[in-house]
Amino acid sequence: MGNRAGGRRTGPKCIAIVGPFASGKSTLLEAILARTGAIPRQNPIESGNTVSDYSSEARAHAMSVEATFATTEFMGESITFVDCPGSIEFAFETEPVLAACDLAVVVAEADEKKIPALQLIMRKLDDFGVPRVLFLNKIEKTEAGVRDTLKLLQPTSSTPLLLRQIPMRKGDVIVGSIDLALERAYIYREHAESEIAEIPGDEKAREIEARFSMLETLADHDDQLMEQLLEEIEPPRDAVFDDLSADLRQGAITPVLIGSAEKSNGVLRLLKTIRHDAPDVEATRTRLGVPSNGQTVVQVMKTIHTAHGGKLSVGRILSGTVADGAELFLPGGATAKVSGLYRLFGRDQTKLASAAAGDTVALGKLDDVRTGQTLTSAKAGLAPLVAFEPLQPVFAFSVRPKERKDDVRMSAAVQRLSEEDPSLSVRHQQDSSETVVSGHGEMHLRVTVERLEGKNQIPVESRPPAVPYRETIRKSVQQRGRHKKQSGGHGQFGDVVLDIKPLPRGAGFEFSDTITGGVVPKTYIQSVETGVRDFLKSGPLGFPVVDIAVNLSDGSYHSVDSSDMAFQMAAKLAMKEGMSACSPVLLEPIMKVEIFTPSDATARITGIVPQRRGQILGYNPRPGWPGWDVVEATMPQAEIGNLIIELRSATAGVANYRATFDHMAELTGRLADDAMNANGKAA
Ligand SMILES: Nc1nc2c(ncn2[C@@H]2O[C@H](COP(=O)(O)OP(=O)(O)OP(=O)(O)O)[C@@H](O)[C@H]2O)c(=O)[nH]1
Ligand SMILES: [Mg+2]
Repeated sequence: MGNRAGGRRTGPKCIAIVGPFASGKSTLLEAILARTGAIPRQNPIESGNTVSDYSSEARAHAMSVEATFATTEFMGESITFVDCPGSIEFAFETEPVLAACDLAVVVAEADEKKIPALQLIMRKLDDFGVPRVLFLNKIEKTEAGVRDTLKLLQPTSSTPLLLRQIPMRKGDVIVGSIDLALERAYIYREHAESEIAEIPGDEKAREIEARFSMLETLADHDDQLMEQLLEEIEPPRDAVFDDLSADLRQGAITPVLIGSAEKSNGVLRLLKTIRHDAPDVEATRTRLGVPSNGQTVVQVMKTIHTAHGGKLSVGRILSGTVADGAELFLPGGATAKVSGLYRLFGRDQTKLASAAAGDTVALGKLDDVRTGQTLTSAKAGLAPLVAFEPLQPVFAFSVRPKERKDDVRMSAAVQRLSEEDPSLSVRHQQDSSETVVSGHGEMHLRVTVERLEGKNQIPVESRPPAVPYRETIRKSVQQRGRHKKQSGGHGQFGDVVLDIKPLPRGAGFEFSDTITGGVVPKTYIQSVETGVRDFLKSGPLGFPVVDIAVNLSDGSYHSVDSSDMAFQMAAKLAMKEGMSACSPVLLEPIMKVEIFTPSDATARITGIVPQRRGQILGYNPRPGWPGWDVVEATMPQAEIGNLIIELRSATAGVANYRATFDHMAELTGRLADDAMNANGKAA
């Protein structure tokens, strides 16, 4: 025992603050910054005046929508805290931060409803191999016992939740905490350092019991400690601290601290734990497999386009140094010249001349650099250190500027936004000539639209994207089309007989001819096909026509008056008349959907599916996700547009889905009328 930890790590640290939505992460950052003297006082979230949540979007929705970076000093050492949004819709902000931070502070609370959300973030920490401590927040209003709460939370964690502190109560009120490693009591004082006290006599028995259980967990990784516990020998205090450090850094345990971010209780103890036990960039380098050849390596955590139009890439310097003006290289060798180097404090930037391994800084004007990329000083570039799993979009808006003159500006602004937020996908839908922006939830898209309007001053209209309906026919018909005009000089003549018949679903369009004896010359057969294809762009119901075969079986021509145009016209005439006799019918896209949900909400989800004209194909345990199910179903695309909103509200915000096109199906009745009416209005 002892010395496994190899002492305190003194380098600059980067600490991610993560956890379920509204657990108090931004409040904790504020408390930390006040406690370290970086801001004069802690402002409540509701004041709209905190270091985090500065954007108007976030304020309006009372939630964080992006990661906030703030570098502060604690007892002479630099720590950058990154307050990450809790909502799953903004998980894309958190992942690149987790990739390159040293430690995560998981802010949790005694709330059963938020357990699935906690489970999601814990899994992410496992994926990225990030060591963590858990800060059990809102302790002043927690009625449940801390140990009962941990029993509730333990299944979310792949490592033992090791209770490091227990609360001290006076009646129903929590008045302080007892640190089980230091064996000291701390009497809480609001927004001030706690008062150190002896452990009160009536708390001693609880303390001994809780301490023993902490030591037992530590003994799982320390044989000497195990022996001492068995022989009832009091282990040396330093050895216990060493174990706490080592086990935390190795990711073997998740120490649990308690407190109240709002009242700034327990914040100093958290900072001290970070100071003593957190790994620094050296461990993070090892975790990420950064080559140890002295080259500079920077992992990009976020991209910001500032109000003044400057682009900032926030990066963790994993090794080497970066000076303003330095040249860095992307994987593949493209150059990126640093123009401006800054320390970040929320929205504020302080200019730096240079920064070194461990620092988290903003690098100016790296045009081609994207969030999540790895930069290096080596000319050949470095293979990306982290592979981010692409996230499936689950919600989309179609956007267009209110004024036509903003068309070009909007395209550019959407482009910039998708650079800041790589999880947005933007596509131009030809059918409806819409710009469709897809992302990870309604709030995500609303924030995007607000940014377009706010930051970029472009008033836009947003609405659900059009569903790509199609139409087809149910009956066959033979139809003649004659186009004949005799208006002075050159006349126009084309005459065709078309056999129109339906094809099986998914067959598309087929054109053929059975012309014999040259009654329609070859070049005009081509014209007929062109005319037919042109007509099929918008059939009698107003949608592109599919699954149809057209055969040119007869016709006639005129040696002078016939022309390409005349035969196209004749074909269109035949189609126009023929099609309406073929019982046209609307087709809607049906998607195959996999819905991922905590098992206790599965019944609710299987109830939602049929209400959206969906058909359950089955549900099974989600592979590799204990406590989760995957529900498979088919559902019309029209019903999926806002499905995520209902799924999320049925699962305290954590459900997700993946949809892929499956087939087209006939749509009749009122829903078909609605679709046609909406299409008529849009056209
Ligand atoms: N009672 C109590 N309330 C708290 C505490 N910390 C935060 N809150 C409240 O919890 C709410 C959410 O706080 P935030 O700090 O915005 O939470 P967050 O985790 O940053 O939220 P998101 O970023 O949106 O996920 C606010 O109303 C806070 O005032 C606490 O220690 N005790
Ligand atoms: Mg927040």
